[in-house]
Formats: sequence, C-alpha cells, structure tokens
Amino acid sequence: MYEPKPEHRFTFGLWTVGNVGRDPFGEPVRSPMSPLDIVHMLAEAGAYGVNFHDNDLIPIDATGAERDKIVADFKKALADTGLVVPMATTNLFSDPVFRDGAFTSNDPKVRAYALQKTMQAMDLGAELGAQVYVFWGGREGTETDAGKSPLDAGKWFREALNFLCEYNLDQGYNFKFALEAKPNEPRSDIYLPTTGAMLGFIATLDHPHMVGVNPEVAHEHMAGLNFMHAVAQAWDAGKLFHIDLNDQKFGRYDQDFRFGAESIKQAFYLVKFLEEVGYEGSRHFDAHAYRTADLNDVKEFARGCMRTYLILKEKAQQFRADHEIQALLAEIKADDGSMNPYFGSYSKDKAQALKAHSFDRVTLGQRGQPYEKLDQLLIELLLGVR
Ligand code: DIG
Ligand code: MN
Ligand code: MN
Repeated sequence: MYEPKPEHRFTFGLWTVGNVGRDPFGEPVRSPMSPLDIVHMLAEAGAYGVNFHDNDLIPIDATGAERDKIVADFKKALADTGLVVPMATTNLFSDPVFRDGAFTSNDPKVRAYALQKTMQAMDLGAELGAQVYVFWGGREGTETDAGKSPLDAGKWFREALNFLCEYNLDQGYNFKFALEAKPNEPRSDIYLPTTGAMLGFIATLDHPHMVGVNPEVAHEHMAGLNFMHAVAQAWDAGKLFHIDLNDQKFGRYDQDFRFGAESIKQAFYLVKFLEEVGYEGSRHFDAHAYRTADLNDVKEFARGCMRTYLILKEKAQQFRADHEIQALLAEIKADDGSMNPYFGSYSKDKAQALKAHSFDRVTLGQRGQPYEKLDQLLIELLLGVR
C-alpha cells in the first residue's frame, strides 16, 4: 500500500535529499552525496524523476572537459535507473556575484552574467531532457528600497525573461518557463512575492503563453495565504506548469518540511484538487530532511513525502465516496434553477428582469450552512474513524 511508482510522477531536486544540513546558525551535519548516488537513492525510493540547478550538477568553475564527464556519468545513471529529468533551473542565488540580485542587480555586468549563466543552464537542462525551466528569483529583492526602484527591477526582470524566451525559441528547446514566487528570505523583500503577483507579471511579457508558475507550499504559507487557492488560480489561468510540494508552519522562515508534516488539512485539499482537475505535471518535493536526520532518516524523509501524498489521494477518493459527506454537499449546493434566467452572458432584457425581481432578503439571510458538520466529517475522515 502507498508504494510510490514512476506513474505517480514524484520528483526531487538533487539539492533536497542531498541537503547537508547547513543552516544560518550551523555547519553541515551530513556528508555531501554525489549526484550519481542521489539518482540511485531516489530510484530505490520509487521516484519518477530528479531535477537540478546547474551547479548542483556542474561546479561553477568546472572546465569544459569536467562538465562533459559529469554529464556523461549522469546520463548513464539515469539510463541505469530509468529516472528522468522533468525540470531544470539555474542557481542565481548562491555565488557572491548575485548578492544584489541577478536579473535585477543594479550592476549591468551582473545582469548580463546572469543571462549568460541561465542560457548555459538551459543548454544543460535541454541536453538532459528537461521540459520545464524554473526561475526562482531568491536574490531579486532588497533590504533597503533606497537603492533600487521596483520599476527598474521589474523592467530588468521582464527584459531578461523576454530575452530568454527568445533564446528558448531560437534554440528550439520548447521549455515551459515556470516562475516561482517567495515573499522574503534570503532578501528582506523579494520582488513578485506571491503566485498571484507572478500571474499578473506574466501578462506583461512578450511571450506570455510560454510562461507559467511553480507555486510552492512553504512560500505561499510564509505570506499567510491559502496554497490551494493560489494553485487553483494558476490552474484556472492555464499556468500551473510545475509545483513545489513541502510544508511549513505559518509565520516562520522557509522550513521546506516533508510534505504533509505540518498542515495535513491543507495538504489534503491540495492533493484532492490536483487529482480532481487531472494535473499531469510533476509532483516535485522541494523539501529537505530535518538537520537531525542521518542518511537513513533522509531516506525516510523522501519516502514520507511520497507516502503522505498517496495516503491523501486515497482520502480524497474516500471523501468522494462518503455518502454522508456527499449528501451534505448536495444539500449545501441545492439549486431549484429559478435564478438561471439571470446568470450567464449579459443582455439588456436580463438586466431589466433582474432589477425588477423582488428578493426576500430577510428570509435569504436566515439560511445557514452545515459547514461545522461537514468539516467535522472531513476531520474524522482524516483521523481515520470514518
Ligand atoms: C526554492 O524554493 C527554489 C529553488 O530551490 C529552486 O530554484 C526552485 C526549484 O524548485 N525552488
Ligand atoms: Mn522553499
Ligand atoms: Mn521551491
């Protein structure tokens, strides 16, 4: 039961199970794992794919010959295990050169270098078969707004993405670009802080059809938002190109906890949504094990992410099959059709008829909804007593 299979499309970044446990107040606690060992670990765990930032795989100062050897070995590991690379991305946040941002740095040389680095990383991703290209602007922000206009930052970010969309077309890579929002950390404020902000920004690009979003649980939670609502808005706009699953306590730094470790109800609503709309993309766990974990516990972390997703997928099926829950939903959504003449597209006659309709507002206001009973039934389903 709940054994992950490739058909579930579970993916992990090299940086997730490979996280060495460094944090702002402590040194690494785990030995670094090679990308090849990570591929084999993920394959054993039942994952479908592995993702990477360019420098997770190719050290930033690697020579051309070193790069080619690393890529050849990585391709062999993928062939040996059957794992695929659905997504690639660029590390535009670790090296000191990006300390004032990458695409939005005040230094035009840094902005140009960020474009060069991203094109090279796109070349690498395409070579390994990636179809989605993620942009997380971890350093695209400020500590003081005295030093940079948000209009300049937005213009520079837009120009960079427009340039890279043209490169994507010119190279024939056919990447789907997925923009990932985060409200803060490592910058005090990060531009375009939420998935909703990203959706608005995409509309200003030259190739908006090529660009979608990669919402992350922890990042919307850091902004105090309902993650499933953000995902639903992205889906409704045809822009849910990828998704980063993890978990997070509200009002804290980016914890990137194991999926479902903290907000089980939110995780349930998300899995129910993704499965009911037929989302076919990767279920990518952008998360890492607790700093207290040794290698065996890191493997338990990876298994836990996938098992919890599959358990909640089954809970969603139970929800749909639960007669008492479904009867209550039918009662809640009862519709005698009497208002249908007023809905749908506008017409002058429709507007005049609606303006003439007399409503018994007081009686309407006296109708409650049994959401307490419904929510308790959900809680009892999640607690395993239904
Ligand atoms: C952090 O949430 C970001 C980076 O790890 C990466 O660029 C992206 C890919 O999922 N998520
Ligand atoms: Mn995160
Ligand atoms: Mn992420």
